[in-house]
This record gives sequence, structure tokens and C-alpha cells, in this order.
Amino acid sequence: MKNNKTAIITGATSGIGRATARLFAQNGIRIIICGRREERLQKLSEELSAITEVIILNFDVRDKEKVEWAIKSIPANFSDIDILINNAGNAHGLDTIDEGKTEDWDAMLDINVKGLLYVTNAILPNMIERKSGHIINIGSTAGKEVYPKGNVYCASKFAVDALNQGMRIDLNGKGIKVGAINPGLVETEFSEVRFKGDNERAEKVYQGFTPLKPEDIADIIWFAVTRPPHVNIADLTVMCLDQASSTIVNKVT
Ligand code: NDP
Ligand code: 8X3
Repeated sequence: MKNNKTAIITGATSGIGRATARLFAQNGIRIIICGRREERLQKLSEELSAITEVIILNFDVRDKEKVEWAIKSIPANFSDIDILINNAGNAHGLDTIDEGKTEDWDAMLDINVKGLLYVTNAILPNMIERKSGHIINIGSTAGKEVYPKGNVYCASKFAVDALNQGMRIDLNGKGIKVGAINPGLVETEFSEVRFKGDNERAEKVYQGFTPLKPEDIADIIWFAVTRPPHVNIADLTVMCLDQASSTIVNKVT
């Protein structure tokens, strides 16, 4: 891949997004890193500016106006975006459907589904005009198979799966690649967020087996974006060795 490409990565302050930003930067991709936690964006920008051009965009993907404003504020030398990594997202809570909190449901659907749509909507016109671009949607094994208490998180990721297919169909013939990477269990801040800062409970999720690391997913994203122009990775699911499905994980403890 020529190293003069520009990528925008949502959810770059942590986990999969941050690992992807680092790998892209190491490979000379100019990056736009996004997230709500500005201090983290600043820190990552300082780290990566030594090896590539970086700009930061600080916005909540739920805020439609702010998303539009942020994308419009991108300076001209960064505005031809070649790669969009739709990664921002989280699970909020792990409850049966009768015990779920409506505010958690709102957060998951607003961030994981509507946020992804708002960002895509703001970036697509430029890709369509240039008949060029690559959108990678970060789905999940939770978007392929529902697990107990996963209900609304799984629904949000099933929606990402549907949108990934829909985008690919609608953008077919317009020169834009669309594909999803669907990870299984990856040790990030995901479970800390899901369990609202209960780190002990979060850590237990990844005990007794070797989960994926965010860098493993970054590697696969890099593979997807470095295929020849005629090759599109449409839908790729990746699990660690010890995971067999959304519900089957070989824990030794
Ligand atoms: P992290 O919690 O480590 O990272 C989540 C990222 O999303 C953060 O950078 C966070 O930034 C950003 N984000 C969350 N809410 C918002 C918001 N409202 N507006 C803007 N940015 C937001 O989790 P992961 O890296 O694991 O998750 C990344 C993606 O991978 C998610 O879509 C998740 O569903 C998916 N995934 C994760 C798996 C896992 O096991 N970890 C497995 C399968 C899929 P900030 O808080 O600064 O805004
Ligand atoms: C994240 C994977 O299984 O924790 O999408 O929901 S899981």
C-alpha cells in the first residue's frame, strides 16, 4: 500500500481502535483519531506524531450535529479519507431482558448503531465523489450469535452486520469497499465499560484462557486494508483458540 493514505478511526482512545491507530501510524498512514476522552487523544497524538501526520477529533458519536461539525472541520489536506474504521462502541450492562436498564439500551443502540451511521453519513459523500474508499465496520461474534444476557448488545451488533451488508450492496459499483471484522473476546476496556468500572468482574471475563489482544485485531484490519484494489474482505470473524462460539469458551478454571 502507498503510504500516503488517510484513515479515520473512531474509538481510538482505547483497545482495538488505539492498537489500529498505532499500526497504521507505523505503516505511514496519516490518521484522524477520534473519541470523547480528549486527554487520551492528545497523548496518542503526541506518541504517533513522531512517525506520521495525526489530527484529533473529539466528539461523541451519538451527537449527530457534533459528528457533522467534526468531519467538516477536517483540514483540506486530510479531507480525502481513504479508510474509515467504524470501531467506536461498547456494551453497557449484562442483564436478562426483564432486568435490563433502558439507559443501557439507549447507549448501545445510539453508539453502536446510530453513531456508526452518523459517522459514515458524514464521510461517504467525499468517498462517493472520489469513487474510492474503504469502510471497515467492527462487528462482533455477538452480531452472529446471541448469548444469554447479551440481548441488546447482540442486537446492536446484528444491526452492524446488517448495515455492513446493506452498505456493501448500496455502494457496489461506486468504487468503495465495505467489510466487517467480527472479533470474539478481546481483552480491552470493553468489560470495564460493560460492568461500569467493576474491574474485578471485568478481569474475570478474560481469566482461565488466552483472549485476543487488540493488536491481533489491528493486524487483521491491516490485512484487510492492504489487499489489492480488486479484493474486498467482506466479512471476517476471528476468535482466540479457546473460543468456539459466542457461548463456548474453554476455560480451565
Ligand atoms: P474499548 O472500551 O477499549 O474501546 C471503546 C472505544 O469506543 C473507546 O475508544 C471509546 O472512546 C469509544 N467510544 C465509546 N463510546 C463512544 C461514544 N459515545 N462516542 C465516541 N466514541 C466512543 O473497547 P474495544 O476496543 O474492545 O471496542 C471497540 C469495538 O470493538 C466496539 O465496537 C466493540 O463493540 C467491538 N468489539 C469488542 C470486542 C471485545 O471483546 N473487546 C469483541 C467484539 C467486538 P471514548 O470513551 O474516549 O469516547
Ligand atoms: C464483544 C464480545 O462476547 O464480550 O463483542 O460480547 S462479547
